[in-house]
Amino acid sequence: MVPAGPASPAPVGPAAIREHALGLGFDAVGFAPAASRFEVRRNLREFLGEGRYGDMGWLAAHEARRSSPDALWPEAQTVIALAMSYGPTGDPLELLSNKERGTVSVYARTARDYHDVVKKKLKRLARWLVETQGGGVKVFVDTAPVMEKPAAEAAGLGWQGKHTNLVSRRYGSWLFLGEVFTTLALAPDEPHEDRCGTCRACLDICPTEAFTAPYRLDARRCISYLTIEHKGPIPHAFRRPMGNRIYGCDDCLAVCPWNKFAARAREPDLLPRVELTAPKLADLAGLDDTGFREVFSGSPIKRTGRNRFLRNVLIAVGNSGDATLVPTARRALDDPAPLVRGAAVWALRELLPAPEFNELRTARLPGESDASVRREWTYEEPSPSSRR
Ligand code: B12
Ligand code: SF4
Repeated sequence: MVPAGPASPAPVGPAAIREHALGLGFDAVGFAPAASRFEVRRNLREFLGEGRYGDMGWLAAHEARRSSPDALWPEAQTVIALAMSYGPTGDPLELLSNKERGTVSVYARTARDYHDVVKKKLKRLARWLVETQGGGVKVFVDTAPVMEKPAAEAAGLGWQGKHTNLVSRRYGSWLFLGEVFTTLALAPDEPHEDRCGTCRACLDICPTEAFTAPYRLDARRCISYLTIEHKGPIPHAFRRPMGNRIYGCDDCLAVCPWNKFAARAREPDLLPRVELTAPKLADLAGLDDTGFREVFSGSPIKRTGRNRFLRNVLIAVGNSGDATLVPTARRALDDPAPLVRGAAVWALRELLPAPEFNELRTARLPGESDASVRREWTYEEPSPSSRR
């Protein structure tokens, strides 16, 4: 929390705050009362009640504070919702057909981790607010129990589309969100109205059918969850639909027609790093812990850790249909991490003709001590007709 400022400074209104925030590099700014909304509380309850959060236990903790800004911080009067564009230059869906390369979702290709970029600017805005206006402030970006999308919708920045993310008429689906909570009572903006209409493009494109209904996501089926948050082996049913998506997924965002109007990212730290735009699977699969840390220093990918990331890369290797990647997958059979070895077994099962895979199993299974990797060697497809 930034300390409270002068007792009676000259008042500034929302217009001056907006201008200052835009000057700092934010692309959209809005104001909402720090009040609880019935439908947000109800929808979070439903999401948690149905277990759609998977093993993200932290989402279920502090439910009341998460759904109500005034329960999180009772003194707060206003939520200043802010957004920064990370709009890509090309169509992210194009990379999905490049099978010997991995697709990293647009948000994670950036030069620096968005949490750091947005938080730095939020703090600068908060400090300026306290100095010019007084009051107390707290800043948030994906770090506390705050529901950032409903907050941004209430502040008029856009609406929660049927894919559940915030869509803006000006920036499409490519916005990072953050908030400054303040004890100042500032005039609110009108909540944004829903502009999805009869469109359902995002629901239909999802490779794993993760939407149980419009506006309702089952995170347990979402490739973003499976590749970033899920700790164990990826359930078999989702491995082929993952294709070459090795970190996150953008399909539901990229297909949205509102992106036709989307402005590109202007913050240099949110522009893509070339080496993360279409990295070769063979290069990534060879990374040890030190190499992983070096390549992904300053990137959100580092948070997921080397073993989970390599698990994803090996699933993509299995989906490549590229026999030249067999040696890459074979080397990973000797990886110290069972999570990586298990994914390597699956990749080889996909890439090798059945007799060759069976021969390899006969040679390797007796030497494998980990139960989860042994299960990969002995796994049987539910329906043989679904094999190539
Ligand atoms: C947990 C989480 C995830 C989880 C779960 C996602 C989810 N939809 O809940 C996973 C790991 C899957 C995930 C994935 C992604 N995430 Co995420 N994630 C979060 C986090 C930390 C919390 C979200 C949350 O509260 N979920 C709980 C559920 C209950 O909330 P909800 O989806 O908003 O639910 C609403 C709808 O279901 C709706 N609803 C339900 N029924 C109905 C009916 C009607 C008629 C209506 C209108 C609405 C409605 O009401 C609920 C509450 O308003 C936020 C940061 C934050 N603190 O808010 C980032 C955040 C949402 N993620 C973000 C991003 C960028 C992504 C990805 C695009 C990353 C990627 N490329 O892989 C994907 C998008 C996948 C998707 N379609 O959602 C951004 C989104 C920015 C934006 N423009 O909206 C956020 C805000 C982070 C940030 N600070 O910028 N994420
Ligand atoms: S793709 Fe269509 S339904 Fe989905 S968020 Fe965009 S406008 Fe709404």
